[in-house]
Amino acid sequence: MEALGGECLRMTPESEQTVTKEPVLVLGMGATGASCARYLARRGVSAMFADTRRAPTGIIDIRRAMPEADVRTGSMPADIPKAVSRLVVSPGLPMETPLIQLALQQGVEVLSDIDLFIAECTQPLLAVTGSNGKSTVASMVAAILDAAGWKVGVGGNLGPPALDLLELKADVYVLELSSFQLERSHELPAAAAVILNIATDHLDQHLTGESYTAAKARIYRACQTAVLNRDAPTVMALAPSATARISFGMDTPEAGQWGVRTVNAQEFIARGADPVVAVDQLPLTGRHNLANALAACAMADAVDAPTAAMQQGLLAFHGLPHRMQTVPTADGICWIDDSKATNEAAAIASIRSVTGPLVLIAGGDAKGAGFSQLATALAERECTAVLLGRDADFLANALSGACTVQRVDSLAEAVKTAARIAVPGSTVLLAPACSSHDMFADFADRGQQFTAAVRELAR
Ligand code: UMA
Ligand code: ADP
Repeated sequence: MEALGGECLRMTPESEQTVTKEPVLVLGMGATGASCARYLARRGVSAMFADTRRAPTGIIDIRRAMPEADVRTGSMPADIPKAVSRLVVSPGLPMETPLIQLALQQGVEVLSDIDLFIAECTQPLLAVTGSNGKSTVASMVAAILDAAGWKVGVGGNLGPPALDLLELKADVYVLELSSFQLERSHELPAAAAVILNIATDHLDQHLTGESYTAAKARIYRACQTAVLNRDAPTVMALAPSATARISFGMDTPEAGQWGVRTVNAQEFIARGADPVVAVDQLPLTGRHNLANALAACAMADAVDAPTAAMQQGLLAFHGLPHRMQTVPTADGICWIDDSKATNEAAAIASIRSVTGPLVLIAGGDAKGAGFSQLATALAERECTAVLLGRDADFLANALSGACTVQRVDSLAEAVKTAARIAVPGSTVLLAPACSSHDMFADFADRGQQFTAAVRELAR
């Protein structure tokens, strides 16, 4: 996969790329495809679109932006139309798709929407990737830069798609980039880039941990400042040694680096010897969110954001929906929606950030991952796991012996079962460790259904 997404891709120099009006073939008609349609229409470039889905989610937006465009659904064309000199490939479409392979063999340019964004973006870009915490950190960085008085465009994998952000004419852009977006992109000349962490994820599509890591590592290749996690030495090693660097970690920081410093028995986020924000004042709880706040400060520091903006931005940021959001109830049980915990490492981080008796609601599509570390984390505490979804049996097997396991068929049943098990003082945590696509539209749909079921119970 690295070879496909790497050196064998060809890209027209920037100057030529912005002027060419030759038709573009856009593969994938989801959010990315629709953003390409809007972007190309604004620039008077004609385009064709294809998607293997019969009713792709972006089709209405594409037709609205480009009513004349040739649109094909249900399958990919067998050949590349003659006039086409560029393919823009959406992140969800596998690189093994025969048409993409054909384009590579024929020397047709293969690009991502991020490449189109880069070709036009003249403002500083801060790029965030990692297995977990990307959306949170990208949003924290945006909150800090906003507090500094800059006009910020934030999106990418987090949404809105990168190309839509260009219309904002922002002073600075913050992009969350997935491994799929990075794998399909060329040089990324970001002012600062970070890989927050690397844990097992997306093995169903990347096939090996090595190709997943290689995709993530591309974020550092052309950045000005690499922001590095001292607590993840193997991830740190992915940055080219000649690149300027700022590090963050949970230990006491050296001069110019970010870390946690204890002053008069109180913990502070600190830059070298200087305390910046008291940890107990941060609105987001959990050590993983402290790591996220440190990463956000280091990224903002790389573009010289003032310390006051870091303080203001972090204190104003109360988190994103479906990430450790409490559902208020009067039953003495703490119900938490962490539907975005879509892999094992994310679920473990969330489990470790709550105390007391735990009922964990988990399961869904395991994406090819195992759960031995989750079993270890649950064995450390009083816990029942209520399991649902396609890989519930696989998960039940992995967790048996570590905690009590109950198998259910729906999320509504999971909530009812959890309510029977939980006692006042317990936490019921939806942290599925799996993706949602087997039973739900997406993680947000899963989180909303969880919240609705908890509220229904409370009526
Ligand atoms: N698909 C087909 N046939 C096609 C094209 C796509 O079956 O011809 C399928 C894909 O396998 C996938 C789905 O359709 O299951 C969507 O693929 P897409 O490339 O059209 O996706 P977009 O709608 O453009 O959304 C993408 C990101 N989704 C993916 O990478 C799967 C969105 O991130 C992102 O917000 C959006 O671009 C804008 O940048 C979502 C996501 O789940 C939140 N990302 C994954 C994650 O965070 O784990 C990577
Ligand atoms: P991403 O965009 O990478 O999926 P999010 O910021 O949306 O990350 O957080 C998703 C989930 O990952 C959270 O709900 C939490 O369970 C977990 N998480 C967040 N930050 C971290 C981190 N730094 N390390 C481990 N897990 C994390």
